[in-house]
Amino acid sequence: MIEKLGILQGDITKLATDAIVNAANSSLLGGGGVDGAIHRAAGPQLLEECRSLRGCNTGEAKITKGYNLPAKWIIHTVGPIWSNGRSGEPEALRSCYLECFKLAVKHDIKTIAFPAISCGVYGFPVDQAARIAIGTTIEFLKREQSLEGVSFVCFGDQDYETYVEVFGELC
Ligand code: AR6
Repeated sequence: MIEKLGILQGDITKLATDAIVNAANSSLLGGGGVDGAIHRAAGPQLLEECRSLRGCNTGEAKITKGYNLPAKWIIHTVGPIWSNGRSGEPEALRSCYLECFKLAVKHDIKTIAFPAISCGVYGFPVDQAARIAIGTTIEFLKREQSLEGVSFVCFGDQDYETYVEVFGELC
């Protein structure tokens, strides 16, 4: 099961997994960070499809095609904005991962890559987010066999090191 997990460093838009996950905002109409990078790389048709989705609540997820990306699908999820950690942020982040997995199973997605949802502009502490990301994924893979590979894609060196450390603790 652990062999299905990978931690990578780089630009998620370059990955040829079946699906990549977007750390979006509730409008689903684009933004900065990884969201901006995904919209730029996928092309303008993505925004058109996103408009038809009518937004997405925090902790939920919606799926679109990948357009010009190597990935066939994009799963857009809205992470929580960190305030103090006692306002439901951990539960909402966990829900993001679970809702993405639900959509993955429904669309017969075998390989999926996640960015560090909420760890940029939304301010979630990376070590806590990594624990939720990896912990929720392990739990899910134990009960659902259809997913063949889950990658966590870290952009910066520090995030990558944190994920590797947490992975070592949990696996
Ligand atoms: N590939 C992988 N990871 C990336 C990339 C990339 N190309 N670019 C940035 N990251 P953020 P959030 C990392 O801010 O915190 C947007 O404006 C980045 O280093 O993109 O969930 C949305 O529209 C960080 O670790 O997402 C929302 O308004 C991680 O991706 C808001 O930001 C997430 O950072 C969402 O904030």
